[in-house]
Amino acid sequence: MTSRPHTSRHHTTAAAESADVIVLGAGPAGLVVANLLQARGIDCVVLERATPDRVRTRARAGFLAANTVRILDRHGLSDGLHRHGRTHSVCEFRTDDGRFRLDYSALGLGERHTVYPQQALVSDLLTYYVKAGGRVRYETEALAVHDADSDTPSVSVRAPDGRPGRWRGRYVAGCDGRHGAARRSLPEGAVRHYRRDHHVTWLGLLAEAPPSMDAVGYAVHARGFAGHMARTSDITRYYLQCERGTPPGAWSEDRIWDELDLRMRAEEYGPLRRGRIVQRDLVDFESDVLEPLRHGALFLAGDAAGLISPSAAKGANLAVLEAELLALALTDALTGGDPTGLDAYSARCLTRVWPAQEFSHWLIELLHRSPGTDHEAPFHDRLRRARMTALRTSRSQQDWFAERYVGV
Ligand code: RFL
Repeated sequence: MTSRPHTSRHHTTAAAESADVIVLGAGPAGLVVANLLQARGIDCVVLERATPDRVRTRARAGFLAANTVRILDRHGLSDGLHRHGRTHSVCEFRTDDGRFRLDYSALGLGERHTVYPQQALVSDLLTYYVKAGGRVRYETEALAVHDADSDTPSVSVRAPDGRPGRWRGRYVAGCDGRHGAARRSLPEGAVRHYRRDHHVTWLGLLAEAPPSMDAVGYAVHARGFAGHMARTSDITRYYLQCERGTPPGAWSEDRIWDELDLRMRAEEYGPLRRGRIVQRDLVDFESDVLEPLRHGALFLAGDAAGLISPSAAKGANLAVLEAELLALALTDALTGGDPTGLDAYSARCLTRVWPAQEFSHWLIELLHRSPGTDHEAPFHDRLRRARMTALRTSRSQQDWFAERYVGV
């Protein structure tokens, strides 16, 4: 697609509306793209399937890497996270061989996480965007991206009243997640999928309970992994590895807490502070990276570009990083007619995506009961213990871990 100087073209006819950049999805990726474009005077719109209330309350990620915070700082999008987020830098591993802690701010690059719930970040990003005059269409589901390989792409939508509609634009930012319209609209053979099923499933739990430890807790247990991650002073995320296909409601609250106690070895290391379980999600660990992250005028960012399992807490961080690259490249193309950023977008993102996938894969293998056959499981279990011992005892291994754990 050739780039032309930016002109603003709003039309509000019932038949078709338009924006230079049509952003699909109001998650972290879409809202960072939209904020950066809006701040640079680029005509854009965000089309979001859900209601405003749903968008502002959907709990998912919480651990933001230092680089993510720097990006948000750079663009004035970080007041909320500095006011309400908490820095975090210690993780604790609990295994049959005892427990050990790593203060990763004293290792590797010396960086920390900021713990700030994803729904709070999304809510802040929406507030900034709307204050700056940005347009969002809620309850507007993108159905398909059309003519992405032309100068006149468009997006067909189902409007809030259920009627079909269409948005015309010059570029489409596909930030609508792994099941969104952007991925679905890629023609056969336009991109290659690199997929892996890690054969691990987590029951992700949100508990109305204060954190029980001052660290991220990773418990490796013969019954499966258990995890503890603070979110706020009175909300904690817990994870339990479970059989694939387990209905999220299958376990009673008592059973969940008993299982967490057992796997986190509460008897030995101290009790967990119990509370009401307010959210349960089943997460099958899958990776699915697309190459390239572009088809003509359609660009993919966030989970739409590449799915990464949540074990290493990278998804939202990659989403923000890709969104910045995409917004700046779109701005160059639309204001200066310079397409080089868009041409380099996919390759620049993928150099960040693959190291994150590699670390995430390494961590999955460190933390989980072997998904291999019974015959192979004991061998994998020994490898896992050797890996854990290296992490406990080797400073260079700890530096390597810290750099990848908190970096993107
Ligand atoms: P999102 O957040 O899924 O937002 C996509 C938006 O698109 C909308 N949408 C549509 N809109 C219009 N038309 C359509 N056809 C549409 N289809 C979908 C959706 O309603 C939604 O508003 O994608 P985005 O922006 O790419 O952001 C990705 C992150 O949300 C994701 O990677 C992280 O949540 C992953 N993740 C974590 N990442 C981290 O960096 N740190 C963490 O600590 C962390 N913890 C987690 C996680 C993901 C989890 N789950 C539930 C998978 C913990 C969990 C349990």
